[in-house]
Amino acid sequence: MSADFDVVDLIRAKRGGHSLPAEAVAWLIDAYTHGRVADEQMSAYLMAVVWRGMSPSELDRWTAAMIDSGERLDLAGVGRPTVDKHSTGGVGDKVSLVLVPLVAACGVAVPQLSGRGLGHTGGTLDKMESIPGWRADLPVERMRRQLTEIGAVICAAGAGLAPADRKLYALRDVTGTVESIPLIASSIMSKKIAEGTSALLLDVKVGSGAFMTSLDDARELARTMVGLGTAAGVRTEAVLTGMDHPLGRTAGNALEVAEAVDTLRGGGPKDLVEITVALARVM
Ligand code: IUR
Repeated sequence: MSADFDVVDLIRAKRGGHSLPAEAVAWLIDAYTHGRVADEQMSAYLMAVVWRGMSPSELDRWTAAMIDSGERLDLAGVGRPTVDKHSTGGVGDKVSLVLVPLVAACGVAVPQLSGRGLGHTGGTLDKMESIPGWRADLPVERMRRQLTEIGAVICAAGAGLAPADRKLYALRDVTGTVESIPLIASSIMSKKIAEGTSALLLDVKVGSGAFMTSLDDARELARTMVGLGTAAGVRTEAVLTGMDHPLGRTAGNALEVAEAVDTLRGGGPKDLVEITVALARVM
């Protein structure tokens, strides 16, 4: 990092509603990732972002800095087009468990690098871990091999992928700073751009069980993420889906896995089948 900044100045600037210059944003993300900015300082900064937002150029830089905090995978060698899906999180949302094998069976490769629960929403990894012996942490080479051989992988985003987000995600979870369009958009898109997928479908949840409770906010989040993905060369589309009640019949890790398997076997509740098939078509 060339320039050095005083983090308290940056917190004050954001608190006052100012947009940070590119070098300051890059410095802040790098300093936090490497432990030179403390959790309590970043918490204050994030809370200021929740209230004050980020300018578009600030968000571009923030997302780029998160990507630059780690490695960017190259999936070109997989031999088929890659397309991933990401949901902004809901209750009973087990769509990935059905969607990933379904889309892979159609001939594209799905590199589903998933996350854990955030706030009140469940995470795909937590659900999969209810299967005894299932392993979330795959080395990159193993992940790539599985993607090449069977066209699908669900695993954790490795420690080398957007490590800044790993720290920020955990901090946001315990500081009431999840519900912010720029923070959600940069968190999701930094990981998805870094994972190397060539196309991405975003399932933006809207309703009382989602982080975005209004249609306007959900639309803005979707537009923001599509903009970040497109600018980074990832063919990105978004759909808005309702989250006013749990998806399917179950909420709870093992129950959701069982429901997903039932759905793959041709059963499954109507709402889950409908949304999964709709997303699969776009992918
Ligand atoms: N998923 C993420 O990866 N990041 C977020 O901020 C949310 C969901 I909300």
